[in-house]
Amino acid sequence: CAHPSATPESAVSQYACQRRTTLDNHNKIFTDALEVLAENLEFCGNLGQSLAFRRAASVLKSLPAALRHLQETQRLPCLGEHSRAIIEEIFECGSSSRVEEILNDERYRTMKLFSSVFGVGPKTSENWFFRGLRTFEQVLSEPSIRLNRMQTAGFLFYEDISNPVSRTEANALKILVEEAVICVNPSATVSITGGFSRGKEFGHDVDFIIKTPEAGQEDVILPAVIERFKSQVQKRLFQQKVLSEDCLNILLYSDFQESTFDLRQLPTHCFEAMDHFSKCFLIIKLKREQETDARAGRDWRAVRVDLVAPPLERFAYALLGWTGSTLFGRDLRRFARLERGKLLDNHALYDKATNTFLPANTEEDIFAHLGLEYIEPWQRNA
Ligand code: TTP
Ligand code: MN
Ligand code: MN
Ligand code: MN
Repeated sequence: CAHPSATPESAVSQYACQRRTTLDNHNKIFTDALEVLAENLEFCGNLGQSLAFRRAASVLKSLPAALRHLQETQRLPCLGEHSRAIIEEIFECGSSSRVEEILNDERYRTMKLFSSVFGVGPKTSENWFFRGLRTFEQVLSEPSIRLNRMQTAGFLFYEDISNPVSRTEANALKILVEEAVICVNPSATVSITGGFSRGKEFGHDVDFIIKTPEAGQEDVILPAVIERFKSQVQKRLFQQKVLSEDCLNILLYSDFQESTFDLRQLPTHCFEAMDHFSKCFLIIKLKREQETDARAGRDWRAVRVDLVAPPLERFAYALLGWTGSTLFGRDLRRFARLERGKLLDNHALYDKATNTFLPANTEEDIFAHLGLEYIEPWQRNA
């Protein structure tokens, strides 16, 4: 991606935040291949090269039509010789031999399997792989492995949470979360963010952002919501006398992360770092709408839910970060820093020239501060 930033009107920008990327991907055959290469490099710890393939895939996702000839890639940014070689082979043979090789590779397959468990990242996956473990059965019967609380929940609800969440389920969850939030604080509001706010029909979880108008409320609302979920259960347990806890407890797992946010903190340079807002990672029991799972003998499924509660004055920055996509957010920050001399993260935008934080009430304000055309959430699927 060493292209000049001043691009002619019709040219594709090297920055995802200067492209409109809908879910209508006309180059899936190429982007799927490039993303397998990127994922494999991530598993190997080669993050730089991985990002190069992710950027190449992202540029192709933004195109209004399918590529027809390899030569068309010449005018596109971020497509290096490695990416072009893959595209060329797909044009000629219908698939890439390197990609096929990776998909059959034992290390890749094992890493992919292990890291699909909630709470298991690339480091743990690699560790298990190098200890000779290849299956969940082997991991779970290995006496020297001590799973943490998150991983234990990850294995316990693996079947359910590896099934994609539908938009219908996301909307049902919103009602559930909204009810608890409003009960705790009637002036608070809940919005869906993450993939569903970008128009996706399915997600690996559902992300919600909570807006609290009163200062300081952002620090107390999530613990209160979690308590509310728990007390709901106890109330019903009491009312219905004894029913198995399994039938009633709607909170299957909760991990609350207290805010470490400080208004004076400058935006961080490191993209991988998680933000400092008050947040929680949950597994919630959701009632099934229609057919019950006869074999499982239950009328619910487990779903992953993330909640974040930023302070009001930084809400727009938090929303922009959590709406994603990850690559879109990464390029917004890179654009801010390299093209505008400003530091951006999920918390703030800081102008290095004037040494000031730039206030924003809406996402539109942030794009305007950066001198960028506004890109709608459904156009941020970079
Ligand atoms: P994800 O839920 O991981 O991804 P997604 O919603 O885009 O896709 P999926 O359908 O698979 O769930 O994260 C949503 C966004 O939130 C993503 O752009 C990264 C961002 N995020 C933060 O900014 N800070 C955090 O601490 C976390 C956990 C996520
Ligand atoms: Mn189209
Ligand atoms: Mn999500
Ligand atoms: Mn999430």
